[in-house]
Amino acid sequence: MENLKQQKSTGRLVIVAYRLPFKIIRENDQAQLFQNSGGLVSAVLSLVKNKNGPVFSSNEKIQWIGFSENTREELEGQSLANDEFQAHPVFIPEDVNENYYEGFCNNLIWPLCHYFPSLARFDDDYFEAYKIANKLFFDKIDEIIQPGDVVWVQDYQLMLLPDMIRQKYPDNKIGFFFHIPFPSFELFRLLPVTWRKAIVDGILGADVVGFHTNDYVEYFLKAARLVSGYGNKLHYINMSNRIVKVDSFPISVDFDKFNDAYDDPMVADARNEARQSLNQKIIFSVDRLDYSKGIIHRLRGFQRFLERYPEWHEKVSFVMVVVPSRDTIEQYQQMKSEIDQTVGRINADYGNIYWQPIIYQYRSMPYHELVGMYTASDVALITPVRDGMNLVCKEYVASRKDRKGVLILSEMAGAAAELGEALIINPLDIQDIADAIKNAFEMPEEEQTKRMDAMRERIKDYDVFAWTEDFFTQMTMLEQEHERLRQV
Ligand code: GDG
Repeated sequence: MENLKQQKSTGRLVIVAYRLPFKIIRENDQAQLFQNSGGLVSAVLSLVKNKNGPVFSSNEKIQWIGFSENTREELEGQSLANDEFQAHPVFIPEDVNENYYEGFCNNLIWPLCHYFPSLARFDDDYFEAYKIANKLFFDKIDEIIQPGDVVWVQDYQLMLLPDMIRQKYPDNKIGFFFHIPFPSFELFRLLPVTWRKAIVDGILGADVVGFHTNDYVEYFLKAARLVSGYGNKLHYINMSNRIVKVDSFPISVDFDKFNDAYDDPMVADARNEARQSLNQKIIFSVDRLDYSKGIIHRLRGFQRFLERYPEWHEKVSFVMVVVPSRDTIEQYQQMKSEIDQTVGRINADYGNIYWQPIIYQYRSMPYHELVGMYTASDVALITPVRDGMNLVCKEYVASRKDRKGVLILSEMAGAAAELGEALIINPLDIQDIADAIKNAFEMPEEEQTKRMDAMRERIKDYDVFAWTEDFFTQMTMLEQEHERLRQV
């Protein structure tokens, strides 16, 4: 292991993701980058600023290739860099982006991978646009890539890209990470044969292919075997001239950041304010508006809880935050109306002038308020009907420095594979949700702490920095394996 860590890459790190992690605003004829504080950004930064020494020994900035909402004209001639990143915007014509991003990615791959085949739309124009857009990302790579650069491609928007890079740059190291569930073969095979094959072969252009869980790995390996005839030995696929490693790397969160936030005065104020104003048991949930998040079933589960356990009336507040997303699309608007109506009905049926069972917000929250709610709540109710990983539950656990609180977690979230001390529920079974809420409220504090401690330890040990390091260690190991095979 020590040897591996000493083998730093000398090239640059090139991240390719659908979006750039910056908002670019042009002020006084100068472009300013406003960096998002998302998990992936801090994770990749950790590779060059790692406590145990950087994985990348190059002093150059991290190169980030991604779609920009700015126009080419706006960014012309601007240096798009800050101290750490050099941004390379990809411009995608609006009609192409519509069929590529809204179409192929969000109307087909997203529902299929989240087990909603009835919502999947199959359209030849979508796939054509997907190929064109992946090629636009490739063209940008082609402009900037240097020998020794390591390219890390992210997610389902860029599944054809690894092989495009491999064809022209056989010697560069390429990683690919898939952030959503890879579906079982019975769903994957719903794609037309040529699309399936293009996707599998596209992904297999990478040296290391990562998923969140072992199940997703197994499903992908089965697809590789049945679609393209590639067998594997212990997750290694031998592609005649090279080897691909397919493995699980459960993404995580910055444990210390959330743990330390507990004592941040703004977080403490938000926590105290929530506790004082609600002054009863608090259930909290936050998610983007999406059918995969199981919001309606969660509400029905809470309704069942109120119906079956009337002793809890006037003693509980369910704070449910839904973050606006894709709400220009009709299907999402309908979902939003259904949520609005369901919340209204439950509050009307069970509430009174002193008590409103559900406090519902359709907006995003600032970070200190989010962690304030994580740490004020007695229960986090996280019930996606399908979720690649789900970071909210890990953030909830990491932020509970007080070692209290109960996590109710859907068995359909990738995170359930790691967080067995949560109260695990079936998100479609509303009685299961209702009972879990009751059990959570009745759980003695010592048991809460015992469960929290176990989960916190696990997330602390494998935080987002360990995740990136793990991925890049596998790349290094593979390089050694290649070397060994070359010498045989
Ligand atoms: C994909 C996969 C996988 C949410 N609302 C607010 C807010 N958030 C932050 C949370 C969390 C993130 O957004 C959402 O986490 P997800 O896990 O759902 O991540 P996504 O990027 O949406 O989804 C998912 C993930 O990739 C990583 O691989 O886990 O399964 O679908 O960090 O804190 N943050 C603030 N206010 C909000 O209102 N500040």
